Amino acid sequence: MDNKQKIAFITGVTGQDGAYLSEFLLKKGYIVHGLKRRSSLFNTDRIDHLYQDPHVNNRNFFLHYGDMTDSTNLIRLIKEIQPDEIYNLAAMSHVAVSFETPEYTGNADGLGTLRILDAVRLLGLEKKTRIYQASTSELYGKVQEVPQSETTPFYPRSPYAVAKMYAFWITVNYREAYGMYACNGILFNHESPIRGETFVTRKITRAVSRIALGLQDKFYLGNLDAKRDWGHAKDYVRMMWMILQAEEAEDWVIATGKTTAVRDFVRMSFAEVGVELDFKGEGVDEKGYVKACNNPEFQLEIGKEVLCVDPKYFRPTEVDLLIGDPTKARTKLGWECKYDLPALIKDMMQSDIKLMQKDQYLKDGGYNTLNYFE
Ligand code: NAP
Ligand code: F7E
Repeated sequence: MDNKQKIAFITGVTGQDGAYLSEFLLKKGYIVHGLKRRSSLFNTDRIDHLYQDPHVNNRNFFLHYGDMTDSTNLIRLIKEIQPDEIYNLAAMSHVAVSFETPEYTGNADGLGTLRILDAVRLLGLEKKTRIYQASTSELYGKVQEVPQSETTPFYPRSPYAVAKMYAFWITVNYREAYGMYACNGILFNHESPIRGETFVTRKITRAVSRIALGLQDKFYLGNLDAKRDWGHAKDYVRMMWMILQAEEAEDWVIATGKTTAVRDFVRMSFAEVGVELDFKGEGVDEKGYVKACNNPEFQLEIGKEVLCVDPKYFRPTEVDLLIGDPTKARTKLGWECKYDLPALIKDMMQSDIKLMQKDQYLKDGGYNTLNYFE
């Protein structure tokens, strides 16, 4: 093994950010170790293109079984790997699901972070290993200030956000108590073609693609008024790395500085396939209809109902408005977004149309020969 190569340990390697970050670090010449929990299926779709057979020489990408709820596993792995950098991305990351599984969320997302920090301390790696903690704009919850910056007070509104609040402060505490290089990246929502299918953006781009291709009639969403500051995950994983290269360990807000309502994300996604929408009604009675279809490839009837509201997607407590102020990251680290929202939506829609064309092909009697990663 080349001693000059940096070693990174990524928890949550099978997730959206874990996959992009692995790709990014491998391109930079890192040796990457990823933590993957056992599941009854492979669940490695997002990282299959990086996989290396364990029997080949000079590998630089390794997967290890483990879980954020198991200290014995985390301590052993960190001891074996001796990482220069740990990116703690593993989490039960779905806000609505955290209301269903609050105790598990607290354990994995809150205490899981403590387990990583304390493993580094116990192993005497405080001066060697730098730690990135995946903090979140959900900490701002019922926002106390607009836009939100590193100094805005937190007001979490879900078991997920409360667990992440513990993780935020235990990271700060270990930095101050033990002089560890441990940072929080307070990242606002970031999305991509490999975003989990139950987050609102991907749910929208998948549904719009299927409707355009005639595979589905309509879809259902919850709160259309919620506003989010959406960026592209590729821009955000680059920033995770930049945060750990900074001279001082600090906490950073990463955001685009623009906010958009869920309803407008729907409108923009349909516009991407040449379909104009009309919204009528209010609250649970609001619906989206096709106003015009300007793309001869997709024949959608004018007046067709394509979107309804289903209150089952409402949350017991909602985060209404998020908009971040990334001035510190821009000025001190020189970070810039390459993707704006229209570019993000284009990327997601192009990918989902391609993916759904595979379903259409199968429906029409074709064989499953098209590759997801084409
Ligand atoms: P994601 O796609 O949901 O991925 C989460 C990863 O964590 C998956 O690899 C998952 O494994 C793993 N995981 C969950 N529970 C685990 C456990 N108990 N032990 C080990 N691994 C576990 O999330 P993401 O969007 O990439 O986000 C990455 C991190 O950033 C998360 O901590 C999230 O909370 C945080 N964050 C995300 C955003 C965003 O907008 N994406 C914004 C701010 C912060 P499986 O594949 O087995 O489920
Ligand atoms: O919801 C509304 C929903 O689930 C966004 C995670 O990555 O970002 C993510 O959390 C908004 C909310 O993301 C549906 O009520 C309406 O207001 O896509 P989401 P999130 O809750 O913002 C933060 C930064 C994280 O840290 C999290 O890990 O959209 N919404 N209708 C809906 N949301 C969903 N999921 N499904 C709907 O049908």
